[in-house]
Amino acid sequence: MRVLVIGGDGYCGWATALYLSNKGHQVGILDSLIRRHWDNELQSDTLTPIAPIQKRVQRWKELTGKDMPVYIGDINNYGFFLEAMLEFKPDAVVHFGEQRSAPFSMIDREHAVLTQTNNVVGTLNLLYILKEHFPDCHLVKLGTMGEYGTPNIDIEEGYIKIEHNGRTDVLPYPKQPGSFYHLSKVHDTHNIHFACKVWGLRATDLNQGIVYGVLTEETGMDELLINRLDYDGVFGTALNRFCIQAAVGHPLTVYGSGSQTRAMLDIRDTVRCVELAIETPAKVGEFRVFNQFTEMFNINDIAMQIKTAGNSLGLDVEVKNIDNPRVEAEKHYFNAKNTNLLDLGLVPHKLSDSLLDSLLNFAIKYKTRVDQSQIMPKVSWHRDTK
Ligand code: NAD
Ligand code: USQ
Repeated sequence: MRVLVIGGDGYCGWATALYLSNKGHQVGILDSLIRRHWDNELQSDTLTPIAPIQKRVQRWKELTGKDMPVYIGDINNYGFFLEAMLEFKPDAVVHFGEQRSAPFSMIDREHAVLTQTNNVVGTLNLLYILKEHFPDCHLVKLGTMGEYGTPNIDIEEGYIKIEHNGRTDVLPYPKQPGSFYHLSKVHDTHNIHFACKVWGLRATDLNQGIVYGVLTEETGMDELLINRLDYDGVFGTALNRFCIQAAVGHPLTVYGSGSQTRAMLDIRDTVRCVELAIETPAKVGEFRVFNQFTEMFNINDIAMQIKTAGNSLGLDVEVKNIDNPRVEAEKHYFNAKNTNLLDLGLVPHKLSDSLLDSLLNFAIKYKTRVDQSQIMPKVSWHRDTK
């Protein structure tokens, strides 16, 4: 299949592009490189030194003989986007190309507006291009488990059967997200669902949990193919951050009581889930939702697992509960379904098997690159009452 990976220079997108190419798909990458720009603005950097995109794809071609055309531009620029799509002619589009940090979206008004404009308008442009030029193309869109929030009932995959006043219907599952970023995903979901209904487009929304790990078979093939690993307070996610904190002797930054439970998956399962989604496309007019995660942990459990693994490597790991900069439920019920991808054949990696090879060993190898001033959180959800 011809698969265009939007956001293919990013963490999930780069690993996915190489994986699909290795599996024999004809892969193209579209990316504005804005994420590299945001890192510069925040004066932060990935722990692992990533090569420029042109060097990355050139090395991939040298190693495998596989071409990967690259389109550099913004999907908010409709003219550029349309031209790239008409040239590449995708059978499937995998859309990772959004601003994906909750703290970034909560910095101030500008960052909230930037996040929602970038994400919602970009996806809307894509829907119009699909409608006008590629109505049969399968859209695989990255959503997030955080769209659901933390309801006091089980989380279903996208839809819930409701009985009300003696009548029954299957309706979109209620959404209660926890940041302007997570809200942008909810807005996307509604737009894509509507476009499938009125224009007969076919789409799969992958409500992904928090991704951890840096290593996939392909990104491990050469230093120039290495993936990014964020550890700063804005783009770094809890588990990845904790491993790097353990490597440099910084106490693990558990926010609040640490009882928050989240759904997670290894980056090697991210790429496999996308493959499963594109190989069994949604039907015409179908808006299909898969919850894409493999395990659920609370933040304290993760910290303790990293402490144990770190100690086995001779690290002295301390865990510290700090004031929670976010407004979020800490003690809550959380039980989410994830059977759709397992039914398609996903065989999950376990965190306990990945911690050392895909994370702690990388953190230790590159620890001299860590800027300790980037570790503590600087963005707060709380209203400034001064
Ligand atoms: P990332 O920031 O590493 O990569 C996103 C890429 O998209 C970047 O290379 C960026 O330059 C590009 N991009 C952003 N806006 C663009 C635009 N308007 N036009 C073209 N390119 C644009 O993020 P990631 O961690 O790889 O996440 C990818 C997707 O997966 C996001 O949609 C995110 O919401 C979703 N997701 C990520 C995680 C996670 O833990 N990383 C979990 C769940 C869902
Ligand atoms: N947390 C800590 N300590 C830290 C960082 C975070 O305790 O140092 C806590 C947070 O308070 C939160 C939880 O860990 O309760 C998760 O935070 P996170 O930063 O790891 O993840 P999140 O903000 O939810 O966002 C990440 C990705 C986002 C994706 C989402 C999946 O950045 O793109 O959509 O995970 S999910 O959480 O399922 O919505």
